[in-house]
Amino acid sequence: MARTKIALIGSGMIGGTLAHLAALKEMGDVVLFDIADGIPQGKALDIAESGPVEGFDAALSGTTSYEDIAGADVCIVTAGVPRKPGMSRDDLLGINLKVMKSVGEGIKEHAPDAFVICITNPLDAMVWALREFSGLPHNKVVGMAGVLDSARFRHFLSVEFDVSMRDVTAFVLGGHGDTMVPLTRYSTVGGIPLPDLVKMGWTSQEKLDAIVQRTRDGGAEIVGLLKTGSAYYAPAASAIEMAQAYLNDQKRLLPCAAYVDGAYGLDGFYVGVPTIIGANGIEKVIDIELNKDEQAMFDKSVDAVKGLVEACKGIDSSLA
Ligand code: A3D
Repeated sequence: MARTKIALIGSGMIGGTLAHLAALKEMGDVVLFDIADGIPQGKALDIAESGPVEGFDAALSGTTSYEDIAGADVCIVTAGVPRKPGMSRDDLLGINLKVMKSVGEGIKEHAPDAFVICITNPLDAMVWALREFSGLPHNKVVGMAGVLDSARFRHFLSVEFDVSMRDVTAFVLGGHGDTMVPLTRYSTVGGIPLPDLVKMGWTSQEKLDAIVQRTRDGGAEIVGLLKTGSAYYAPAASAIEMAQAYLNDQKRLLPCAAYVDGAYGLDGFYVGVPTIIGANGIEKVIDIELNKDEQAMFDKSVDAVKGLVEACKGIDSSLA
């Protein structure tokens, strides 16, 4: 049986980290693609040379030719430009939309059967555009944001409660931006919902509100510290979790930017929702009940994403 093939479109900070993680976890053979000749080849060789030390069997290669992604089972897309301090994710729209066009066409021609995970920002609009340009089925094209946003929320909560992060679950829905919706009611420590923990006096509402806000600003906090780019370790780990759910048919329940048609009152729209990922890609969108406040936050988030999608249509007439 041939080994699984993982194509990484974009070999920058996240792309390189993805390649390293995929090799360490022996997920399959890895092809790094980039337009910057030398970067994908150099990173592939460097990681391959760590193989004898780490003891993994995975072939790594770097390329600037889409032909080399042929037959990929999974494509993870990070091609484009990241944020610099002072920039919002939305500032990247015009430049990264053009990148999505070439990437979508490359995947359409050479890896049409792949499960495609988009990470490029602004995420919800870019995953929509990538799906349009690639023409792949909606269940096979998904955006990574909710796993990362939820991981940040879980990390902050585990520090606040001084418990293992394995015992903290959290849900963040909506668009990957300032309007994302961390759902405290559906987030738990050892199965106890966060509002109950406030009632029990384990934390205060003020502290919880501050954690929610820090989660919303999680990306900007890292950008502010790094100054030269955006987060890459946690984003890469999050996309790897989604790829594993698909490749191993795990039926994981993960929040992702998925195509929502019917649920949440939406008709054909990409936004962060809880999904089940298995061998058929996005197998189900879970339509959880939102209370009035949560629904209002979700609607605001959806409106923000809709604005970005309309902006994409204004820039590229083939999307209109
Ligand atoms: P970076 O290290 O700059 O890597 C991007 C790579 O894309 C570079 O190596 C470029 O040469 C390459 N590239 C540019 N244009 C093309 C093209 N047309 N075809 C192929 N490759 C191309 O950035 P990064 O890895 O830090 O971040 C990548 C993207 O992920 C950015 O858009 C970030 O904003 C985004 N990001 C998203 C999240 C989410 O949670 C959704 C988190 C962090 C970063």
